Amino acid sequence: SSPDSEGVTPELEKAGLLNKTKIAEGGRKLRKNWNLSWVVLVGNSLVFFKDPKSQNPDSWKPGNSRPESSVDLRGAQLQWANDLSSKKNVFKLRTVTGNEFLLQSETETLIREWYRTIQNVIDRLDKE
Ligand code: I3P
Repeated sequence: SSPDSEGVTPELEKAGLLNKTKIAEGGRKLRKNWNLSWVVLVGNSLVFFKDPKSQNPDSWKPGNSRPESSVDLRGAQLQWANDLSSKKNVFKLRTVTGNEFLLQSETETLIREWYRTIQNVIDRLDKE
């Protein structure tokens, strides 16, 4: 069996580069500031890195690069949000604490994969 057969280390679901901006903090609207972010979906969290050196699948592991921020997906909501940006392929992620992020890619297939994978995690957490 693997060294982690008891599942102590959360499972890496997905990692990649997306454009990201936070648009609300605790329900309060923020000014947009789009940045390219290395995004890692691991366990119940979406973790954001801004350091380009973080762009490897192990960046989220303890002792590696420090994340810029991390989002708990339990109770979070996703929706397509092309009305909230002049950019295409945009969705909004809203956390239970009222933090809101827009995530975007120029590549439609890529953003659709992210949407589906994050929604799967949210659905799994809803059933727990
Ligand atoms: C914002 C910037 C953003 C844009 C936003 C502008 O201007 O151009 O890229 O969002 O539009 O206000 P500034 O740099 O002066 O803050 P999108 O790229 O998502 O359209 P918005 O105010 O309509 O959200």
